Amino acid sequence: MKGTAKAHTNIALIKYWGKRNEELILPTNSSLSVTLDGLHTETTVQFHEDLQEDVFVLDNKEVTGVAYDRVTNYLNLFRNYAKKQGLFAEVTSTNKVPTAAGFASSASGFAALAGATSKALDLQLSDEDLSRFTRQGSGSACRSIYGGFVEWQMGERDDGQDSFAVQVAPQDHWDIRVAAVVLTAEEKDVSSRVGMRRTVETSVFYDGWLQSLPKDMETIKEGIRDKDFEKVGKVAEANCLKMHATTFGATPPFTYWQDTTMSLMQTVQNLRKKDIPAYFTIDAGPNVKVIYLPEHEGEVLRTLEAARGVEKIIVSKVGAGISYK
Ligand code: 2P0
Repeated sequence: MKGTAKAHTNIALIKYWGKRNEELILPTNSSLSVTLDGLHTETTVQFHEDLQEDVFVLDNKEVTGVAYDRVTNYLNLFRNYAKKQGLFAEVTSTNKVPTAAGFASSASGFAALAGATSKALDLQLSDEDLSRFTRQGSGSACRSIYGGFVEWQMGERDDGQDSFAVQVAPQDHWDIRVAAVVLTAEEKDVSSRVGMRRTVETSVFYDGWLQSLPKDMETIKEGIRDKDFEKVGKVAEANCLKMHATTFGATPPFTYWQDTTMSLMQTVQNLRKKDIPAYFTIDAGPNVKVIYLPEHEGEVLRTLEAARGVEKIIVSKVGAGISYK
C-alpha cells in the first residue's frame, strides 16, 4: 500500500480570493492558473497495519504541530472514503519549492499528497475526482493536478461536487515564462486564509471584485486560446490589482505589498514603455511574479536583477500535471 506522486506548483492569473464554504473549501469565484515546471513536491505515502498514528516527514525532518494536524486530518478524508479508518500512513515529502521563494508549497504539496494517497489506496480516481479531493486540502492545489493552463470551476452546489479544476490548454500549447522575483521582506502577518476570510466578511470592495470576474475569465481564456500575450498579461495584471484592492477595503485594512513590491510593479510597467511585453501578478505575499515571452527573457531578467530589493529570481516554464512513480 504505497504510492508516490510528483506535482508542480501553479500561479494564478485569475485569482481565487474567498470561500463560500470553509470546511469543504468552496470558492466564491472561479480562478485560472498556469502550472510551473521549476517548482514541485514529491511525496510517498505508505500505509502500514502496524502504525498507531500517521508520521509526516518533510525534507528529512519529522513534522509535528499544526502542519502535521493538517496532513493527518486530510488523510482522514481518504480513510473515510476508502473505509479504512484506523489505518495509518508514513508520509515522506520533498519540496523542490525553494524556501523563501514566495510560493506557497501548499499547492504542489496537497496535489502530490492527494495523488500519492489515492495510489497507495488504489482508489483509481479520475483527474476530476482527484482534483475534488485535492481542493479540500488547499484550494489552489486542485489546479496543480493538470499541466498547462488550468481553470478551477467554482461550482454552485453546496456539497462541492461541481467544484474542481479542468485543463484549459495543455503544457505544449504556449511557451510563456514566469519569473518569481523574491524580494527582501519581512514575514507576512496575515495568512492567505485569514486575509481571504477578512476580505469576504468586511471588504467594501468585495462585491465589485466578484462582479468583475466573469468578464476577466472570458477574456483570459480567449487570450490563451489565441496566444494573445498582451490580452492575457493585461487582464492578469488588472485582476491581481483588483484582488489586492479588496484588502484595502477590509476592516481592519491590510496589504501584502511592501515598498519593494510597488517599486517592482513600476519596473515591470516601465519595461512595457520600452515595448517589452511583461506583466506582473502578486499573491498573498510581497513577492512579484513576472510573465513574459521567451524572446524577451534576456532583457526582462537583466532588468529585474538590477531592480531594488531583489534577492533571488526563479524562472519557470509552463509545467506538467501530476505524475506517478
Ligand atoms: C490563488 N491564493 O488563486 C490565490 C491568489 C493567494 C492569492 O490560493 O485556504 O493556500 O488553502 O484554500 O489555496 C492562496 O490560498 O488557500 C491562494 P486555502 P490557498 O492562488
